[in-house]
Amino acid sequence: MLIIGERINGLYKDVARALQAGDKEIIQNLARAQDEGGAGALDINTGPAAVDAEKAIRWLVESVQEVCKLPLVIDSPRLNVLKAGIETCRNRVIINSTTAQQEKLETLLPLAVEHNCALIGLTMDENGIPAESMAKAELGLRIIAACSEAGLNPENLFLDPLILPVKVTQNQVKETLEAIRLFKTLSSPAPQVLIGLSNVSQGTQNRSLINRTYLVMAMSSGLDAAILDPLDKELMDAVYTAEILLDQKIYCDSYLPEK
Ligand code: THG
Repeated sequence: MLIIGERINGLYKDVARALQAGDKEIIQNLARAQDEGGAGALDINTGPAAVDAEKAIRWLVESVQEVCKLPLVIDSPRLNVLKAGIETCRNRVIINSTTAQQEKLETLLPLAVEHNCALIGLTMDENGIPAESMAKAELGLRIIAACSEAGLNPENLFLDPLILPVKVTQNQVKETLEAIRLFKTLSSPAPQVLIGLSNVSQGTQNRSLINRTYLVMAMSSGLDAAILDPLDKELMDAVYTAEILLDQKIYCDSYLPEK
């Protein structure tokens, strides 16, 4: 499993504060802690509140790169912000994200090919996020076809069914598990499949329990990568345990640190 650390996101109050105050240390501590916590990449998102989002993403990327060599997942719905982030990056880049909309694919695919980086494709379009797994897969196929036309290697594509809060739309959570299974059958080689895990538990009481339960279910459905909080130790222990039980890692008595 590729673990993408979610903590450097302006949705978090400490990050929003650090952005406002220009406090590099908070960001760098979060980068180091997620790296040590088992992240294989870090998501970088200014959040919706940043006044000058281009400047904010440049500052976040530069701050993180001073202390950490992990690939960076540049996360924004806006093209100018993505470009600013990519241009500042010396580390490997994953672009987060395109949708299945034609005009998005036409700008973001050439950008990914030009910078030789991976791309996350959200299975949504101008009509929003479809509710059913087959409709999600149809959009996935559209993204895969566009990638092959643009010359983006399938290993460099992550399809994301966009998980929604269970509190808001309970049946879509189950549909998303089926979508993960379907995505893995859409091409050969198969695309990688990713989710932004914490969406599922937004607005609930015991977020950590919902997150780790769902992550294990999604891994069992074929998930390859997740944006999540690697500082949640019980969540990370669930990842390592599921990797053993799914025969993705070789068993070893000491696979978990002692309690
Ligand atoms: N797919 C892709 N990218 C994504 C998402 C996705 N990027 C953003 C998001 N979803 C994943 N990252 C987060 C980060 C934080 C939260 C949820 C998802 C979150 N934060 C607390 C909140 O808003 O309640 C912050 C609270 C605090 O300040 O402590 O829930 O799906 N491709």
